[in-house]
Amino acid sequence: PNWQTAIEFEDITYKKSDGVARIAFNRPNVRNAFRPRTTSELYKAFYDAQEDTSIGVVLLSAEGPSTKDGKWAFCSGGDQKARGHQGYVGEDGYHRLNILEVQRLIRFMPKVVIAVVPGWAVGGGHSLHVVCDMTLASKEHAIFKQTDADVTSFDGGYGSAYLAKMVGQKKAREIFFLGRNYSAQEAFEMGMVNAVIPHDELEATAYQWAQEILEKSPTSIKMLKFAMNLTDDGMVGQQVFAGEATRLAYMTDEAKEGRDAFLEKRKPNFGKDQWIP
Ligand code: 1HA
Repeated sequence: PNWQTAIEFEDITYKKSDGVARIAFNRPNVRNAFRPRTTSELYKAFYDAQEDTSIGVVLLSAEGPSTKDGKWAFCSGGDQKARGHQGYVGEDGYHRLNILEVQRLIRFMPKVVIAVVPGWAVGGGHSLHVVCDMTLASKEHAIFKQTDADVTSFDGGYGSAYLAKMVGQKKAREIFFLGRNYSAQEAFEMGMVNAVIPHDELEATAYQWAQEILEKSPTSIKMLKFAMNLTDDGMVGQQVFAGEATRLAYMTDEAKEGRDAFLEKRKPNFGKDQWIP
């Protein structure tokens, strides 16, 4: 890859190379916990990747290791030092839970998002890997853990209910109710990790997966992602999928006739034999 910095941020790094965007947590000394600044930077980077028509795959990864103890982390969730009594407090003094906005962007963007997990994926960091389309994990260093019930938090959306669809009800309840550590291999066997990769090859493998995806039809990938989301996302899932169906309909001669007739103030002529079975 030929990574070029796309936007400079403080709490994350954001680079692009050949159709791939790489967004990485960059607070390794606190296990990549997110504070409000981190989430707003993530939101901006994901939005930029969504809008960039050259980008088809986003890797959500993490810089590291910690300069304090050499340990790796993907993300340890909300920064408990920034936690106020209503949420996580930003420089503007507001209390927010805006990691959920980042989750929605990942979920609804028409591109593939791959979580690249080099170390700890904990609490809200675990939920982020869950909401990504796929997860690749470091064989030696990835550890998956749900601490929400230790710190009086609960991701009652994708982090838990969607996780249960992924690993099954019993396992999801175990993950949240006991909060144990799970290795990359255990997470793989549960069905929440796509592949266990030797640590030194993790980033290169993620980039390789991205390049394979980039050879596919963008429309197919987008429609498949939204189709697989649809049944779990209720009316919003239908809205997102239907929006893309509308776009495809707009591309037909029929749609052109409908638009032209309106603009020319005449009755549309859709043809007599267009009720195709
Ligand atoms: O659930 C939600 C939400 C739900 C709905 C809506 C919005 C949500 C938003 C957020 C969240 C959450 O994320 S709640 C869960 C919050 N996170 C945690 O409870 C995890 C806390 N961290 C740990 O359990 C451990 O640090 C660890 C299992 C990730 C790693 O353990 P380890 O390897 O023993 O390291 P440790 O020594 O504990 O941590 C290294 C340094 O990183 C420590 O700082 P130091 O003593 O060197 O000054 C530690 O304080 C810091 N650190 C780690 N995690 C966090 C953290 N500092 C602040 N916040 C953290 N989350």
